[in-house]
Amino acid sequence: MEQPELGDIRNIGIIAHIDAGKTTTTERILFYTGKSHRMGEVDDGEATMDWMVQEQERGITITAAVTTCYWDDKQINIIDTPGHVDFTAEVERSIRVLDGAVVIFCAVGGVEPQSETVWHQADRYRVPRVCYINKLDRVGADFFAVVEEIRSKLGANPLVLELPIGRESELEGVIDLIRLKELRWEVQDLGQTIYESPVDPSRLPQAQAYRQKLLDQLSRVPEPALADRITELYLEGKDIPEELVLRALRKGTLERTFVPVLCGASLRNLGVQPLLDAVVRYLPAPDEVPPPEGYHVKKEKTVAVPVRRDGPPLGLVYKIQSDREAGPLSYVRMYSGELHDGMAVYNVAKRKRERINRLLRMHANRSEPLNSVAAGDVAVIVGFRLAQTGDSIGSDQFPVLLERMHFPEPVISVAIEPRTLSERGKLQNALRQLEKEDPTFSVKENEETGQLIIAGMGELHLEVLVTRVTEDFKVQAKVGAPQVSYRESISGTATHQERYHKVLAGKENTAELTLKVERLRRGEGNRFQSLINPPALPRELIDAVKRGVSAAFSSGIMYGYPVIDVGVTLTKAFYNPSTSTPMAFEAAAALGFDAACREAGPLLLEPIMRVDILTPKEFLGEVLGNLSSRKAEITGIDSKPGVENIHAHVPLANMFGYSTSLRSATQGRATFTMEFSHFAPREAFGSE
Ligand SMILES: Nc1nc2c(ncn2[C@@H]2O[C@H](COP(=O)(O)OP(=O)(O)OP(=O)(O)O)[C@@H](O)[C@H]2O)c(=O)[nH]1
Ligand SMILES: [Mg+2]
Repeated sequence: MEQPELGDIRNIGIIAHIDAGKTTTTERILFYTGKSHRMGEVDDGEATMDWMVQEQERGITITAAVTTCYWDDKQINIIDTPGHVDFTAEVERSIRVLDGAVVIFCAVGGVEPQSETVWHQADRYRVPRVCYINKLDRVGADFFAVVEEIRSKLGANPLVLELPIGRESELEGVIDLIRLKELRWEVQDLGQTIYESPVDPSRLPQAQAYRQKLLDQLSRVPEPALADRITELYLEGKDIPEELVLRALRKGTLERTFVPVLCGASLRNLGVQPLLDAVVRYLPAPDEVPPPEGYHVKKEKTVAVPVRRDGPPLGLVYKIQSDREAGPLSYVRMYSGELHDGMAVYNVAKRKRERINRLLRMHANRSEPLNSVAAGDVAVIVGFRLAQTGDSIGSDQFPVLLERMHFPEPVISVAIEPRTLSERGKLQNALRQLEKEDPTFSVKENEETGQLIIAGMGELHLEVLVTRVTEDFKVQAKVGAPQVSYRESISGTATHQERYHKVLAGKENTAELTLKVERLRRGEGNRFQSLINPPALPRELIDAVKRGVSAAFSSGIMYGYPVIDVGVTLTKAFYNPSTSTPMAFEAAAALGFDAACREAGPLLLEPIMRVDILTPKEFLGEVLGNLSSRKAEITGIDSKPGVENIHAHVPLANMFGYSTSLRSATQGRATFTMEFSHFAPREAFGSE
C-alpha cells in the first residue's frame, strides 16, 4: 500500500472514564469504515479491540489496542485506551504518541474523576480534542448538564455542534447545527443508513439559538482574516458558507480555543459517523501539531524535529509487547524519515544497532506486513531485543533523544511464589517479561527472605498480571495479601566523609570521598551531580560513584524501600593512582550515601490515594463515618441530583477491603474510584 500524504493521516486516541463506551464506539467506527464486517459487542465478549481473554471475560479494556481504518480518504490510526485507573500507563503512552483525541463522556455520569485525569493528561501534551457525549439513551441522560460540567469541571470551552432529539428511551437522533438538519439512523442495517430532514419547527428556536452561539465563537477564531469574514457575513445577516464554518472549526480546535461537542448512543448505533467526520475535519494531521523536541546527543542541545518524510529517520518506541512466537513487538511512532523492512536501526538511548526483521501494521492482535513506515505513522517492529519503552530509534547521523514518558510509581505490592520450587525460574522469567511490557509493574527479590515481590498500580492491576502468569505463561503461582509499597526519603541535609579500605586477593582497594545529601521537592525524583571533574578524579571513578549512589537509591536507607526526592552531590574525592579502584569508589559511595542519609533525618513515606465516591444521599452519613475511621481527609463534597460525590485523601494502607465495606454500607449502591495522589510521611515515623 502507498504511503498516504502526511495531511491524510490522523493519529487519534479514544480516552475516557471507565465504561463510558470507548470500545463500543471504536467497534462502530471499525464497522462503518468497513474495517470489520461484524459489529463486535463488549457485552458478548466479542469486541475486536478487547482481544485479550481477560478483557473479554471482565468486559473492560486492559491494554491500549491500535488499529487503522479509512474514512473520507484519510488514514485514521486509532488507539482505544482503558478507562480503569490501574491501567493509566496505557493512557499515558498513548497520549504521548497521538496527535488528537476523542474524549467520551457518559450522558448520565458526566465528567467523572477519571475523565478529569485523562483530560489533564491530554492538556499536558497539548493534544487537541473533540468531545462525544454517549449513552443519550440511558435513563437520566442529560446532555446539557454534561456540557456545563465540561466547562465548570474541566475549565474547557465546549462548542456544541449537535443537539439530541428526544432523550432516554425516546431518543430519536441528533440535530446537526452546522447544516441545520435532523439526522436519524436506520435500525435494520445497524445504523449504516442516515436519514436527513429539515429541523422540526418545534425544535427550531433552540437549534437556532445554539447555532448563534456556535457562529459567535467562530467569529473569534485566532485567524483574523477568517474571523473577520465570518463576522461580516454574520452582521449582514447572510448565509455563512459551510466551507468557512469548517475551516474556522478546524482552526479553533487545533489551537484549543474551544472543543467541539458531539453526541450519540453508540450502543444504539446512533451518532457515530458524524464523530468520524469530526475526527477527519477538526483533529490535526501529524504535521499540524508543534514539532516534537529532543536532545541531540552530539550537539548536546535541544532541537526541534521537523515532521518530514525526507528527513533522517527518528521514531519513539512507546510500547513493548511480548509475543510467544515473534518475540518482543516494538510499537513505534515515527516522527521523521522512514524505516524499511530489513534495515539496521540505531537505538539512540542504547547506542546500539538492531535489525528490523519484519514491519507490521496492527489491528488489535492481528497484523499485516508493511514494507516501510514513514514520519507521521505508527507500526510494529519485530526483531528488536534491546529496545525498551521510551527509547528513541533512527540513525547515528541524527542521534536525538525524544522526551521520555512519565509513568506513575507502583504503590501496592504482593509476594508471589511458585506452587513448586522447580518452577521458580519459569516464574521469574514470566515476571521479567511482564516487567518489560509494563512500566508501572516491577519485580524485586527480598534480599533477606529471597521472596519475589511484585508491585503495581492497584489490586486489579496485580490481579490481571498474576492471571497472565498462570494463563499465558502457564506457571502456577500463589500470591500473598496486598501490601503497601512505601518509599524512603530525608527531611534535611547532611554531609558525610567516607574512607574505604579493603584488601582483596592480596590487592589493596582504597577510596575517599565526601557526599552531600539534600532533600528535594516532592515528585522531583533523585539527582546526582559531581563537583569533582577529570583530571581531579578520573571519569571511570566518577562513573563508579554514580553507580554506587544509584544502587543505594533502589536499596533504601532504613527499611529497604526505594528512595525518592533526594539530591546527592560528590563534593570532595581523593584517589591514589596505585590503590584506588572503581569497585572501591562504588562501595564507598553506597556506604557514604547510607551514612549521610541517616544523619539527614530519614523518613518513611506512604502513598496517599485520591478517592472519589458517588453515593445515594441517604447513605452519606455512613460513608463519611467509615471514611473517618480510615483516617481520610475529606477534600470536598459535591451534591448532584440524588447523589453525593465525596472527594477524599486516604492512606493506601487504610483502603484495603474498601470495596466490600462500601458495598455493605450502601446496599451496593455506591461506587468509588481510587488513584495515587502523592507520598506523605507516615505519621509514626517523623514529619517533614
Ligand atoms: N445504554 C447504553 N449503553 C452503552 C452505550 N455505549 C456503551 N454502552 C455500554 O456500556 C458498557 C461499557 O462499554 P465499553 O465500550 O466497554 O466502555 P469502555 O469505555 O470501553 O470501558 P473500559 O475500556 O473498560 O474503560 C457496556 O456494557 C456497553 O454495552 C450506549 O450508547 N448506551
Ligand atoms: Mg474499553
